[in-house]
Amino acid sequence: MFMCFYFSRSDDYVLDDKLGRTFDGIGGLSGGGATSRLLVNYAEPYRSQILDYLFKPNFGASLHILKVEIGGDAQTTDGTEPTHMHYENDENYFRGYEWWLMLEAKKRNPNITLIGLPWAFPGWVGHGENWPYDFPDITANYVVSWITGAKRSHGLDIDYVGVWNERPFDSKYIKLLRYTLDKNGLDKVKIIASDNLWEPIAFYVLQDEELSAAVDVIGAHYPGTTTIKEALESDKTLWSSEDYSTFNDEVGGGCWARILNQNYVNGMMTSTISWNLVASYYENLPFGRDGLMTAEEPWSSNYVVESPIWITAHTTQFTQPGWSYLQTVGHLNKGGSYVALTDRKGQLTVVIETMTHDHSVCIRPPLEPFEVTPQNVTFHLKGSFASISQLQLWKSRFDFKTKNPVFFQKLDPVKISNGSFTLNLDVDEVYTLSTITTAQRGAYPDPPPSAAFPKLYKDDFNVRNPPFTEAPDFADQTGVFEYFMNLTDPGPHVFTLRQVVTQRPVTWVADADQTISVIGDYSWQNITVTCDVLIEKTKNGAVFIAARVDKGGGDVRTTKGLFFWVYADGTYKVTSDIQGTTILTEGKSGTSSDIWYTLSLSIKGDTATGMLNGSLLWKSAVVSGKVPKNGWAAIGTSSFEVAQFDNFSIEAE
Ligand code: 147
Ligand code: CA
Repeated sequence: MFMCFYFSRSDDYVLDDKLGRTFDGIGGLSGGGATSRLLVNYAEPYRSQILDYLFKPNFGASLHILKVEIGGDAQTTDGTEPTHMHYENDENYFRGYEWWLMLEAKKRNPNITLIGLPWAFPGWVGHGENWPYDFPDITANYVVSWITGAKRSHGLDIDYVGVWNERPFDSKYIKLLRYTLDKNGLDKVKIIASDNLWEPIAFYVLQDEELSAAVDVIGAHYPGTTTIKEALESDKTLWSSEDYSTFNDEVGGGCWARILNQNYVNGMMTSTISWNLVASYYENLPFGRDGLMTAEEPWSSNYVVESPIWITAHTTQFTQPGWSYLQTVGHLNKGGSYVALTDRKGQLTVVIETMTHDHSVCIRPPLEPFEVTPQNVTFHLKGSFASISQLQLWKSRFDFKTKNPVFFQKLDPVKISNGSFTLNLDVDEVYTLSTITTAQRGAYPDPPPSAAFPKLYKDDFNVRNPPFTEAPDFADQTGVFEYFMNLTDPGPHVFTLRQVVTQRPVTWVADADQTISVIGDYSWQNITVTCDVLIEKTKNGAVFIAARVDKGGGDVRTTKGLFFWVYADGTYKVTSDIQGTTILTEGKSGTSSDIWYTLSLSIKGDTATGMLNGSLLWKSAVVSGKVPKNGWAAIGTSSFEVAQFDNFSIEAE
């Protein structure tokens, strides 16, 4: 008798017609916040190439879903995104870049699913309270306006809308949102709740029939591939409505491969959405490079198609929303997992991943230890799949050992003999086997090489019909800075940049009490920043220009740097913090509101000088130990007040 079990034998898995849940697609999230900020400033053809890698079917990530932030004028991780209603009587569906992004996605994939979710709301929605549910009718109308505006102004049909990202929900509000949608003819728009944890929303849905009727999808964030029994009992569609948020190196790609499969295998989730879609924000802001790919250098046009793009392709190019998972999905005996999906008309796709623990850790939640070892697997095709004679085979091999990875490689199709096929799986691999024959590994010539932000930079904001409301490369961290036209200006300042948020928003994190927009290279030390400024707030109004600004994102309140402020009351000060409390020097400037001034700030080593209209105003404040060694340039205001900026320029050493 042969001692077969001493040899490497194969484990058996059966694929038959028994159906599981309906697949809803793989998505990317732009926003939460300002994560696509720098993408819009890429020159063609590079910008279109990036969009193709993300959205074009049979090319790259070929995403099924685009989820965007409904801007609320507040800081939502990597910047602020503008609302469509800065003020109660204001409506504008052309601000920011999410409309443009949705249109570009639809252009490439007309079937792409669109989702909107607010992180923050303009202040008037909360009537001065930092809470959006005191006047739920106002909030519901505000959100529904965004959806009707998407249709009216852009022809965009929003498919799903959420409640309040990772913040408390209110059952009464969700029901009212459902009612308001229906009343506006938007009964097809589905509601996701609550973009937080499984609980308490799953408990509430189980106990409240009316709420259950209003909620279509229970969306959890960073579920670690698992769900809870109440979510399953609710019979609702379950999604990982935000996931990933991991540095997009190969461990990031491994994280993504593991959760794309196991979110269904372990947690019955039928959609997974990556935060974020594309890392298009300054890398020194929070969660740098946590996108499916990287496009953070519009000034050089360099971008990087990272491994998560190709890991996404392993699922997206071989499935569509509306397909069904098979019931036979699961873990492999020696570690890793497999899922199988069908269009219920004969097509079959199997995705296998064998990611090891250390090569698939995501940012959160912590990952329990597990083992993965090489293994042979045999899949037996039964029922209607028994007649399949061959399957296309695509493979990715991370290869952490020799650092010679191969992503999304087409291999010879696998012949099915006697209704089965066998694969030898190594660790840290991803395979797709499919009847679908349309998949392609899209490619463009390499983009230009990476380069630093230009040391000489100027913007006069003289654009009559700007393609976007925000000027290139300014990354608003509190407040919103928009192109502005002064119709009555005699000449020099017709076209400017204006900070327009006049009331503290219903915030998502702790926005500063000042407004600030950063720009440039985080490593800059010795630098001159010059800008024309117009204080518009007559009483206590003030503006600043700054250098060596060290923070943005949720930490914006504690930003340090060198800040040169001028006030409408005729004074100036120089501080090392955005709050204006650590004063390095101060005095009289003679400045007032409604008059343009040219401010200039130079810092070299430990000394700094400030100029007003070309004359020295202050000199040689000792900045050592008080001001950061390096950071961005910035402009801003001392409160939520309108103010204008023009002829901005930087000279960095
Ligand atoms: C999420 C946000 O929804 C995103 O906008 C972005 O900030 C992302 C960055 O990772 O994180 O918020 C979370 C913040 C903290 C946790 C989970 C989600 N957490 O600590 O579990
Ligand atoms: Ca101008």
